[in-house]
Amino acid sequence: MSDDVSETSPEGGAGEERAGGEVAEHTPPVLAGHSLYMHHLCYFCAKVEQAISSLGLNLESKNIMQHPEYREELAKGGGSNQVPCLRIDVAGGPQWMYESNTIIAYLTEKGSS
Ligand SMILES: N[C@@H](CCC(=O)N[C@@H](CS)C(=O)NCC(=O)O)C(=O)O
Repeated sequence: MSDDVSETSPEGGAGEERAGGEVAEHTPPVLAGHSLYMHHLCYFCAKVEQAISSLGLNLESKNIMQHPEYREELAKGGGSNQVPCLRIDVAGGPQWMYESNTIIAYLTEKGSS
């Protein structure tokens, strides 16, 4: 499977009809305003992605290896290239959450509310 296939996009909502009339019934709606900066060689990113899947959440992934512009966004916005990093878009501007355990705790709380 290529990296592109496993990346999510905001278009992939539940029950959305895809090209060819196929309906994706099992993809949860995308958690708006949340993006996970990651890459596929990162154990900590995989841990967060596993938690996202277990929680039944779906959010946009931004692979910084495949897209240098995402790496730049992360470095400029968050202040570090470290992944995973969860970007949370709130009214006052984006918040950048580093540390896999912190991200998982936040998403666990989010998933239960
Ligand atoms: N304690 C961090 C470790 C994250 C980490 O080590 N990420 C590596 C990739 S697996 C990384 O981004 N290293 C490059 C850097 O820190 O700039 C966590 O749990 O998220």
